[in-house]
Amino acid sequence: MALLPILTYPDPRLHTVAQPVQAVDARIKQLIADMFETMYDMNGIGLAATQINVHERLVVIDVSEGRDQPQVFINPEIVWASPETKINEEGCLSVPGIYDGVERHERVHVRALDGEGQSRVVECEGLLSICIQHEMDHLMGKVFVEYLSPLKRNRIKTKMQKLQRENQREGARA
Ligand code: K1U
Ligand code: ZN
Repeated sequence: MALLPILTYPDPRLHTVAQPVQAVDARIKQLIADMFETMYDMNGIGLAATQINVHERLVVIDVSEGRDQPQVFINPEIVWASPETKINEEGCLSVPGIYDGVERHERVHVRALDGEGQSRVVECEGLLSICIQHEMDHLMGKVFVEYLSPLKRNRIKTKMQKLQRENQREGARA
């Protein structure tokens, strides 16, 4: 197993549109294991392959309190979305330290393959519904800050670029 580096906003690779997974083979199963290890290590509740610079339609999620209910979504498609929407506070491992409100469908039904390549429809509500919509945006090259005003987005971009320059300088000194 391996911890994978996560792309951080405004890295342009976060805007790549992911391609369907062709086969749930040993390579994909290893990627799933590494993505879960990375997500748990970062205390995240979800991770899209886009965030680790792999541009295939693969998402891992665990919204359980015990961190013991991993869920895999391969080639996910929303087949039904509730007309009701809600604004929820979101965060993102690719935009560390930033939280803001995003409007999402309250409930969605998602068809996807599981980690063994079996197709099923998952009825998502609550945090799972918010998280799968956030992760599926990643697969389309969209980061949650793109729902915010241009003013907020530019402030976040500047803050992230400053942090990245500071981290690079610290890395060079070490
Ligand atoms: O995609 C990601 O970067 C993971 C992201 C998922 C997510 C969190 C919250 C709302 C929507 C999507 C995270 O895991 S951020 C860190 C986190 O654990 C968290 C943040 C806010 C609320 C709940 C959890
Ligand atoms: Zn995210």
